[in-house]
Amino acid sequence: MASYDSNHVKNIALLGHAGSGKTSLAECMLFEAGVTTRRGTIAQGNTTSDYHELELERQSSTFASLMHTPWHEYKINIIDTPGYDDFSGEVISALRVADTGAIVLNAAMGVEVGTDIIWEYTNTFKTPTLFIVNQLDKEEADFDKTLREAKAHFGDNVVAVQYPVQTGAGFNSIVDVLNMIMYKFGPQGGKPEKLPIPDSEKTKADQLHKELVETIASNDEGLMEKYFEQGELSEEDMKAGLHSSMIKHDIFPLFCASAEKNMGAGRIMSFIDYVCPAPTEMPPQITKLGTSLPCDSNGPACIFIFKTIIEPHIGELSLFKVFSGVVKVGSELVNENTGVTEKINQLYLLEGHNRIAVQELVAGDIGATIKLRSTHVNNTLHEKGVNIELQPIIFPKPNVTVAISAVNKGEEEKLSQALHTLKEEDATVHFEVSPELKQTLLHCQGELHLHVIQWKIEHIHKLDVKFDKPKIPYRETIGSMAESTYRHKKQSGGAGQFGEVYMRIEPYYEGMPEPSGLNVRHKDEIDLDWGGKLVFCNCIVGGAIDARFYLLY
Ligand SMILES: Nc1nc2c(ncn2[C@@H]2O[C@H](COP(=O)(O)OP(=O)(O)O)[C@@H](O)[C@H]2O)c(=O)[nH]1
Ligand SMILES: [Mg+2]
Repeated sequence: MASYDSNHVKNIALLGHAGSGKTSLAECMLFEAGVTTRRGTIAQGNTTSDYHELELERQSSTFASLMHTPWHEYKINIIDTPGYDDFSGEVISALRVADTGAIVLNAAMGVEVGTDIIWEYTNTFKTPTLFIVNQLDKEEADFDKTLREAKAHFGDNVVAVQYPVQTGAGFNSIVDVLNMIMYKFGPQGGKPEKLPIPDSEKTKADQLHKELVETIASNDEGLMEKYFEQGELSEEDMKAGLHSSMIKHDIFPLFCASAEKNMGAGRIMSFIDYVCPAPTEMPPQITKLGTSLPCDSNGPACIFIFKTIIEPHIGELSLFKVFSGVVKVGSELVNENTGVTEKINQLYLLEGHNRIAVQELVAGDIGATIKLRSTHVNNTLHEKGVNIELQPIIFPKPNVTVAISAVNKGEEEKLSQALHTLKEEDATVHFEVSPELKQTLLHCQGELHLHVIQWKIEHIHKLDVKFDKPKIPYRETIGSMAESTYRHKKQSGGAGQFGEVYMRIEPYYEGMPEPSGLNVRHKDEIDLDWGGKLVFCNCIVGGAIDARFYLLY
């Protein structure tokens, strides 16, 4: 593959509700660019992105996967993400390194639950976002309804760049209201013919073009003035306006596609090339120390690990984005989080399951390396002589807790190892050994996530496990007030020992008055781990006891 400078790399994450067609669209992109010679399908289980045995079994993406493709003078890194909320850790980590999020909508379904959840993430991270209305070839497809719903959910700045002339079986033409031409596809899809907009479509095309121009102008003062003066904006002005408004997370252009018929992906890739931001155009990273790190290949080499994949026979694959400088085979990088110096012996681009060895990766690019000694997700590695720690990915908290155990006695150690490996690969997996319950508790995102965990333990770690309900930790507490006295006397030779204890134990509550009938000289309040409070009152009279002799613990 040709080499690309930082301005010619584009990083997109394909996002959206499960089944909207992300994986199929990624496949179209690779096929259109000539990266693959055969377009895989979900049904045949031969897409580049869904290569994992579990994904083939489920016929649905479970893990984010990284691909890349050249398109014109640019290289596009594509991260295909799973759609179910249980796998949102994969989505969040993809968004940490993507410069554009492409939210895929199913034209037959409109905005779905998953769409709303994904939108919340892109909105929180202010990721430049575009929409792709896919499945326009379906009989139930309704483009206008889908656009209306998108506007209703995400605001009027979701604006159509394209619309289909017809949906359903007859879907084969897309009118583009940015460059005002019509794309007409042959039965196999692929590269469309570029035709003038037919008279029958003029009114609708003009109306949507005006809407697009006005949305762009109203988000940019300079373009607004130009629009007032000229009554129109040039295609170049419109692209520039969309570009800057996407970076500010103000405008969300919407496109048309049918991944099934391989229609629309090429134009979307060209838009990604010429309008979506390059990593160099995004705001600089703000390090943990509050300094700014621009995406500049002349800066210090600095990479951030956003995902790890454990591959049988290869070991741990660390996926990273170069946030500054250039990383080369042979580079020695210091892991800011673990203090270990790592030598980069291999650098790869990924094509789903396949790895393509490269010699270097520049700022803004995404790639992978293997066999790092002590490096994990969320670690920053940089060249010697600088201190840079990038902001970590904040993974979602667990929603579900179950007790997990090995079916066969004596395999507890194997289970513990399996859980450690799972956690290394998936930061949304948590586990703890509870001595109180005598159970290993597994915390995860939900039923689907649990199913994936079980599958991995059984298929990869070859271990049978079972899940139980966590026991309830019944704890004892003080029920009512009690007093006691004890006298200790020991006089078997030597100096002899004598001690006398008077004590009162009673339940404590917030705002409780001082113990009645006692003279409290000193009070200690100790917050207990489980949320309770221990209050110790020293009521010794007369001061006859040396302070050395009363210790709270
Ligand atoms: N008719 C039609 N089916 C599609 C289209 N895109 C995807 N599909 C089908 O929808 C299902 C889900 O697609 P997939 O790419 O796995 O969606 P993802 O979950 O978003 O990755 C598969 O059966 C695809 O073949 C499309 O444009 N038209
Ligand atoms: Mg998928």
